[in-house]
Amino acid sequence: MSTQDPNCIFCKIVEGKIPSKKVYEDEEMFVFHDIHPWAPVHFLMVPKAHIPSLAQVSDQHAPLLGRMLALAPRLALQEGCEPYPQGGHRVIINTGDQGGQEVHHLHIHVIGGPRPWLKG
Ligand code: DGP
Repeated sequence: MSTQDPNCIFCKIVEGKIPSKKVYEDEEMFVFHDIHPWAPVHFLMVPKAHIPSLAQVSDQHAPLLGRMLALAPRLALQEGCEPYPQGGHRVIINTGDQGGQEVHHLHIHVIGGPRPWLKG
């Protein structure tokens, strides 16, 4: 019962209408490499259903968001991040224009690798 927005880039990626480098997929989420990586590891985790941003999330989405966050460190390791605590990764959800969100389909950035600016 996933609701899709025909004009949304990430819905098109979820549906396979735009190619992407897939990291993981299940019934409710799709994970793929960012096209403009900020660091050696950079992938995006999206719900398959079109949720515009974190601002539209409600309690009904909490189990899925929890599952996505719990999966992020495992996929980060799989994609080449070093283990916690010396390694690790950064998790970012840009929300709205002032939050730096450019694609209005909720997505979790997972970013890692040896980059000094990650300390700042
Ligand atoms: P944000 O600013 O948080 O909305 O980040 C959107 C990210 O999406 C940005 O880092 C680049 C990425 N992106 C945009 N279009 C595409 C695309 O067509 N394919 C892939 N793989 N990533 C995309």
